[in-house]
Amino acid sequence: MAEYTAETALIVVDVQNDFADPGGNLYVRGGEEVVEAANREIAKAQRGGALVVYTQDWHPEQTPHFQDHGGVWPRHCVQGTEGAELHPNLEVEGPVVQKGTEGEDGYSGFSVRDPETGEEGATELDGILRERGIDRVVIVGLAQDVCVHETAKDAVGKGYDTELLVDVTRPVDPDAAQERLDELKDLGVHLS
Ligand code: VGL
Ligand code: ZN
Repeated sequence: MAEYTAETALIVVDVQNDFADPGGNLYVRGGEEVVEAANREIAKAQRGGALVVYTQDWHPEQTPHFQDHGGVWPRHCVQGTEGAELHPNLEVEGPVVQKGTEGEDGYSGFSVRDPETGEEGATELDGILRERGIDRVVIVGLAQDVCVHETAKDAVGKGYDTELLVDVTRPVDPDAAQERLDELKDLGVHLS
């Protein structure tokens, strides 16, 4: 059970229509259930004085992240489309960090990666957290085995005390989910 103080940030990963809505372009099964669960956690975080920060997958029309340009994913979260909007029922009260904006993969909320050159870059998330003296993060959102996974991995790698609320996530690939969680546990991520 996550406890919140002013030194903690709740990171709400990619709770966007394309992932959370059953009609979305890259719907993650059970994604809509994450919206209400995330809202409860957001309220708790706010009561504890924690920062709530959101990530948003935000791709250009053409990117090697998509199948039709050599990537692995169907078209999703294209900038300015409804699918890219945060879910309409999600309580949004904090900064929104966009990723993948220049065509990079951008799985983690902290970093982006060019799928062709492998070149890595940073988002503004780490700066937002450091500026507020945050040393602990709690992570929820979509998808558990993709962007939540990469965000948790980066967070623990950057030295944040990192907790993942497994019930407030859903995986794209349920068969691989446990292995992915074990990987995080081995890295020192607290799973609850
Ligand atoms: C995601 C696949 C492609 C995610 C983003 O938010 O988990 N998954 N882009
Ligand atoms: Zn994406």
